Amino acid sequence: MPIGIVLTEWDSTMGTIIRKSFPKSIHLSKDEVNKVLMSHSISKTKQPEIIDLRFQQKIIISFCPKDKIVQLGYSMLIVIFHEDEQSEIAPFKEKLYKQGIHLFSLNYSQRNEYFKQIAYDIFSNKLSRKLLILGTSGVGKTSIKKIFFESATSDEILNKPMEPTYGLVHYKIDYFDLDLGIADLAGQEIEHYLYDSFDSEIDPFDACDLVVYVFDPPYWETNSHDIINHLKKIQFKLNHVSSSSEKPHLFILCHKIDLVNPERLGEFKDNIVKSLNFNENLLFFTSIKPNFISSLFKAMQIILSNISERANQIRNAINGELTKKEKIGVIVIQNNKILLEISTSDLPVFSVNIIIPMIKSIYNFIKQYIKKPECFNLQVNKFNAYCSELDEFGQEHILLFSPEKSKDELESLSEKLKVKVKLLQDIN
Ligand SMILES: Nc1nc2c(ncn2[C@@H]2O[C@H](COP(=O)(O)OP(=O)(O)O)[C@@H](O)[C@H]2O)c(=O)[nH]1
Ligand SMILES: [Mg+2]
Repeated sequence: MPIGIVLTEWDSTMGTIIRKSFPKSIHLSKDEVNKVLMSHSISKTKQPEIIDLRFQQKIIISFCPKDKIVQLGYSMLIVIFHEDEQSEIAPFKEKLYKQGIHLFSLNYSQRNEYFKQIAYDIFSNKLSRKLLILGTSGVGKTSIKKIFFESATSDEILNKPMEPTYGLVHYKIDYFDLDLGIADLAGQEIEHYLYDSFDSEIDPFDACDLVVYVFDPPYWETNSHDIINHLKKIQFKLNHVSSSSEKPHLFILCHKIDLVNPERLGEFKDNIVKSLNFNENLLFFTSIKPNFISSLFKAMQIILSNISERANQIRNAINGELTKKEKIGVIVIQNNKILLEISTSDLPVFSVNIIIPMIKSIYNFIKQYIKKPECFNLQVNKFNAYCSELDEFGQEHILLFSPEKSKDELESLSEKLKVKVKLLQDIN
């Protein structure tokens, strides 16, 4: 991982100035900056370019948009590695080139924001991962995706008919340190991919990190044998996937649990657990109906914590600070979306349907500021709430709320959590 990232801009009287750097302690001397600048200026190309240089124990990679010298002068996006990390340089350059092109296509203030996003990607060690969600048509796969990853509300989903999904559909989603590809394998295609053998087609199970199999109560009532057979076949496939280095994790969602008569719910769950003979920690009962929706959020968060180190780190930090006796809820938000939600058990669960509109309005409120506030207090019904940036780059926000803790107490809890989940290590 790099030890620092620096954005330089061109000032017509002063020459190169360092506009922003992470961590603050990363030091590039004037001499070093000048050497990088010289290297860019002696190469004759008029195209954007990436160069790498070595100075005492450091490898410096620098992107310069040389096609924009007239407008921007010699502006540079510089990333610094320790010299031992030579093997990381080549793959890193490719990504940095794309980020550099985008960065310098933005205006002055947007550049500042996007630079922080690049820094977050780097220091959270963002990785590409793949999740395969599969299950017969109509069991709720697309609804789950829309609610959890796109912050749709239950009403939007339940009251609007959706086009059914056919075949294999791909989505891209950001979740903490994951650049997550989701493959949604629908309906009849399941049978084809599970039972037919094929050599030329792309196997959706290939290189998967997570597999989530979804079924619903009506399908269980009429076709439990199919479900059991699907699962056997999936397990067999996962034991034989070749191109993935680690065996993918398999989870099961019995979704639309609201359709089961509440009086029979216990018996229904027991029956499924017994019949599937599957690790209970990997089996979840979920629904998008408002009364049940936290079950879906909890399940998805546990599932994704298996592949997201950042989610795991934050979850552990929060759990380590919350004691059962206190009534506190914590929500971690990124780009308008709830990524993590943890509360002490006796706190009445906040309906996501209330929280999401609230968060959207907070974000709209923050947007009005040129320099965004790093934190603020809120009063929500009988709750105190405190919202603050969580990571050093302002990409994640943490919202703490409690009916009994004061704003100051919430603030100090938030500060403690920030220290625990710091992405930047101090450089000696
Ligand atoms: N009762 C109930 N209906 C749901 C739930 N989740 C989704 N649905 C409905 O189930 C239908 C099929 O959902 P969809 O997401 O398209 O299923 P997919 O084919 O597996 O992607 C839609 O009409 C949804 O409104 C749930 O938790 N409870
Ligand atoms: Mg669908």
